[in-house]
Amino acid sequence: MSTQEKSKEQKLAEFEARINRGEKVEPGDWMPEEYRKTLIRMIGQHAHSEIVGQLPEGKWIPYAPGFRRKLTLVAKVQDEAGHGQLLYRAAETLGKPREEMLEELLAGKAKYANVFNYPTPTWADVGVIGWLVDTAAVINQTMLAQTSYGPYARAMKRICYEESFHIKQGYDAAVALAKGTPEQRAMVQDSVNRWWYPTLMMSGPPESMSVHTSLSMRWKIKTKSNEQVRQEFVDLIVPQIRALGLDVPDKDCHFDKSTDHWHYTQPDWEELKRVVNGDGPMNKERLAVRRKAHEDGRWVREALAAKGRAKAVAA
Ligand code: FAQ
Repeated sequence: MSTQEKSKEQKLAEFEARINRGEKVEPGDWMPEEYRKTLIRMIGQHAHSEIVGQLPEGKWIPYAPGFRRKLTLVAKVQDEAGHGQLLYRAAETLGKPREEMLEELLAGKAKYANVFNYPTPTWADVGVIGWLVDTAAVINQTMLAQTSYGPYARAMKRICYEESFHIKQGYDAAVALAKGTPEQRAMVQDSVNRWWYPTLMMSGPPESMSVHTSLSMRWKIKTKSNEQVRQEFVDLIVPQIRALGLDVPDKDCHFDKSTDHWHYTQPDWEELKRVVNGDGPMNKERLAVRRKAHEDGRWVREALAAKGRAKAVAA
C-alpha cells in the first residue's frame, strides 16, 4: 500500500513505531501536523533566544576588562549568532520561512528565553550568564540532541560543543571575581542572586503547568520533563556555587538524602508568564535593539539578493 492510500491512523501508528525504535524523522518524511507545529514553535523560539541572547552580554564588549576577556566575549557573542542561523535553517526544513519567523520576533509575537529580558548592570553578569545560564542551556540542549527530529538533533550536537566553551568562559570570569577583592566578591554574589530564579525558570514550568510536555515526550521531541532538566541543573550548579564560597540565594536549598537531590524553592511562575509575554524588565529594549539592527542590515540583505539575481541572469 502506498503512503497516500494509508489512513491517518495507520500513518500515525507507523510514525510512532519508528520513533519508539529510536529512528530519526527527516524533513521529507510523513509526520503529524502537531509534530511539525511543535518543532517549528520550539526551534523558532530557540533560534530567537540565540539572537536576542547576544544583547545582554554584547553590551559589555566595549568595557570588557582586558584584551583576552574582550576577545573571548566577542567570540562567544558571535557563536550565538551562528547558532541562531543554524536553528532558523533547521526550522526552515519544516516549511516555515526564516523571514516569517523574524517578522514574528520583531512584531513581538514570538517567544524567546525569559532570561534575556533581565538587565546586565555589572561585568559579573557576563561571567554569571556564561556560568549559570549556559550550564542550564547545555543541560537542556544535551537532552535535545537526542530529539527525534534529525535536523534539530544534529544542530544541537554542534551547538552544545560550542556552548560548553561558553560555560568555561563564564566560569573563568566568575572565579576571577570570586577570588578577587571584597568588592569583586560582592559583585559576583549580587549577580548570582539576580540570575538564580530567572535561570531556574529557563527550563520551563513544572508539569502541572506545562502545556506541551506530554505530547513532546510521547514523540520524543523532548526526552525529559522541564522538572527533570531543572533538577539536573540544580544538582550540578549548587555544589559549584558553594565551592567558590558563594551563597545560593535560597535559604531552603539543602541536600535531601531521601531523594539524593538538592532541594530548592520553586520560582515565581507568574513572573515567568509575565516576562515571556512581553512584560519583563528589558523586553521593550531588547526588541527595539533587534528592530534597529534589522533595519540597519536591510541594505546588506538587499545587496546580496541583487547579487544572487544578477548571477542567475548571467548563468
Ligand atoms: N522562556 O508547555 P511548556 C540559550 C513558554 S538557548 C520563554 O513547558 P515547552 C543559549 C513555552 O514556549 C535558550 N518561554 O513549553 C544562550 C510555551 O509557550 P507557547 C533557549 C518559555 O516548549 C545562552 C509556554 O511557556 N533554549 O540560552 C519558557 O514544552 C547564553 C508553556 O511551556 C530553548 O529554546 C522560557 N524559559 O518547554 C544564548 C530550547 N518556558 O509556545 C546567549 C528549546 C516555557 O505555548 C547567551 N526549547 N515557555 O506560547 C525548549 O526546550 C522548550 O521549549 C522549553 C519550554 C523548555 C523552553
